[in-house]
This record gives sequence, C-alpha cells and structure tokens, in this order.
Amino acid sequence: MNIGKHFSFEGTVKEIRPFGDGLINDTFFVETEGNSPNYILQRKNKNIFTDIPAMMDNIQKVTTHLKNKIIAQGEDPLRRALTVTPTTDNKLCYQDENGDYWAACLFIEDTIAYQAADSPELAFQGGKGIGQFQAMLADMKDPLANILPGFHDMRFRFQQWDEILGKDPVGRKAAVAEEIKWVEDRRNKIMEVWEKVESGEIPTRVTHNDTKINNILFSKEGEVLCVIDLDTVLSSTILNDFGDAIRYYTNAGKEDEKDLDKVYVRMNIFEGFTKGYLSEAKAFLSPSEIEYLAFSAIYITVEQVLRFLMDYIDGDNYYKTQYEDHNLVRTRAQIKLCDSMEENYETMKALVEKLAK
Ligand code: ADP
Ligand code: GN1
Ligand code: MG
Repeated sequence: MNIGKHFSFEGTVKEIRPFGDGLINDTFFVETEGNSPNYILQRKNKNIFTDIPAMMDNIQKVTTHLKNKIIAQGEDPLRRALTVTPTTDNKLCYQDENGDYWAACLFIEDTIAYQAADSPELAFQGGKGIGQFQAMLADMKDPLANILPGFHDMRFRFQQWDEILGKDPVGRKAAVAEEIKWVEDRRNKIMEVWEKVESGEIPTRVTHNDTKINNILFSKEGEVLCVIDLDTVLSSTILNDFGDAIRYYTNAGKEDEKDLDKVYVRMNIFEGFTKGYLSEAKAFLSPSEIEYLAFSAIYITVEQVLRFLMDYIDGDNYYKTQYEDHNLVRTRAQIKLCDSMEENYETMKALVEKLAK
C-alpha cells in the first residue's frame, strides 16, 4: 500500500494490513522493521465525516489537552492518550487522488481492545476510563468544531427517520411494521428527555460519543489505559457516553446476535461499569445528569434501534454490513436488549442513586 509513504513514520514500513472490526472507517496496522514504533492507519469514512480536516483538528486539540493532564499526573502520554502521526508535509491527514482522507496514529503496544466485557472488574475499568476521560476534558476551553451535526440529537434523528420512512426507497418498510411501531411507542418519552438537553437543564460538555468497549485499550493486567476512536469527540451530553457504554458492555449477546435468547442486560456488569464511572465522574456531574443516567441506557439503545432500522429501510448506506439483513438483525437484537433494560430500569435507577452518594 502506497499511502504509508505520505506519513512521517519512523523506520521502514514492512507491511500494512487490515485491522480491527469497526463499522465506520477502514483500519490498517502498519508494521515497521526492527524497534521502530508501529502505527494505525485509517481511511476515514468521508460519507459520514464531511469535514475530515476539522475532525482531525478536534482530535489534535483533545489529545493535546489530555496529554498535558497525563504528564502533570506523572504518567506516560504516549500510552495514556492517542498520538496523531502527521503527514510528511506536517498535516493531520492526507487526501489521496480519489478524494479519500487518511490519518495515522501511534499503535499502542501490549494492549487489548476487548469485544465484550466479561467481568464486572473489566466493566469497572471501562467505566473508570470514560469517567477519567470526561474529567480530564471538563476544563477544556478551546471550542470543538461540530463535525457531526445532529449526531446524538434525537430531534434530528426523528426528522431523518420521518423522511426515510416517507420515501421507503427500497420497499423494505412494510415488512418491518412491528419494529417501526416499537420505535414510535417510545418517541414521546425520548423527546421529553432530549428537550431537557435542548433547554440546558441537562448540560453539554466535551464527550466521546462512541464508548463501546473496543474503543478503549486495556493493559494486559486488565487496567484501563487509553480511550481511542476519537472521531466523534464533540460537545454533547455525558448521558450519551454513559448510555452507549451500558448498551454495549451489559449486553450478554453480540450487537448483531441472531439468537435473541442470548441478548439481555447483565446487571452485575451494569453495576461494575457504573461504579467505575461514578468513582471518577460524581465529582463533576450535576444532579440533572445523575437523575437521567439510568434512563440514558434506554435512550441511547432506542436511538441505536432507530439508526440500524433507518439504515435498513434506506438500503444499507451507513453501516458496513456483512449480509443482506444484517441491519435488521442488529435492530432486533437492540430491541431485545432495550426491552430487558426497561424491565430492569427501577433496579438500574436505584443502583445509580446509591453509587452517586
Ligand atoms: P473505527 O472507527 O472503525 O471503529 P477504531 O479507531 O476504533 O476504528 O479502530 C479499530 C480498532 O483498531 C480498535 O478497536 C482497536 O482494536 C485498534 N486500534 C485503533 N487505534 C489503536 C491504537 N492507537 N493502538 C492500538 N490499537 C488501536
Ligand atoms: C459506529 O465506529 P464504530 O464502529 O466504533 C458508530 C456508532 C454506533 C456503532 C454501533 C460515527 O461505531 O455511533 O453506535 O457503530 N459510529 C458512527 O456499533 O456512526
Ligand atoms: Mg471503533
């Protein structure tokens, strides 16, 4: 692959090969010879990120802020935060002849990106990682560009939904009437909470917005090291970070599990993540944020159902899919997960109240 020569990699590149299983970007591992560092190289998804240079500026601002904090704490800024590797002409990304944007960062060695949280201890570490990440960014003054307008904005999502359902471009709508009704039954409640963000009752802060477990690197000893995949760092509500993590960590099955009996909320994992998160975050959270923390898991899972189902109805233009009905399988698994969250809501709420004291 020729793209490597445009980046200021140390040493000689031996091989560049596909890596990881994100749903948005194309990720490659850059292996260098000898003791030189290895790298991650990504073709950023230009259909989703319409201003990739602005996105990279955001990432640079955030990682610079994080690194200053990490150095002040006496820790290693190259392991505890992402390090963007510039191009040979010192830009944060390279645009190729097809118009695609590429960006690179240091590969953080001896780490694990888990695909699932299989113990409350690991969930605790993940929660601590997200709490620390938000805490370190809480005093960031430099404003971030809004590179994904409407990303977790439910007013915008329902507008998109109404539009795509109105068009039904590939004729899939009739067969998913039951799933559509499931979303519609929740619209008012979700909008009621979103309005509190719009009115400022629930504040906005610098947040990650894609807190699934494989966007955190853990040490081999099981401690959280570094939050990665910073493409979606934005000014938003922390409820999105907490809720999305709970959606992902607590699920006993996979995000695209076909056997729905395997999909439900694991309350011990909920407790582990929430304990870790609040151990860092309760110092800066407002009462309104704490009040809606448990509901945010339901909120974000409804949003995820809507996004997978809307993409299915739209003909699979957004998420990478591996087979024809993949987005529908994802939709059904997320519905099952959300049903289980709704059943456990009172317990979740009581646990948050206890742990936030
Ligand atoms: P996507 O946006 O497609 O999800 P990510 O940035 O999350 O892409 O990268 C995909 C995977 O690559 C991660 O889940 C992780 O396993 C690995 N990865 C990404 N960046 C690094 C890094 N700096 N060091 C080590 N592994 C990384
Ligand atoms: C995408 O990039 P990745 O795979 O970590 C998506 C998230 C979804 C998630 C569902 C920019 O995350 O919002 O929740 O898939 N990212 C973007 O797995 O849309
Ligand atoms: Mg990712």
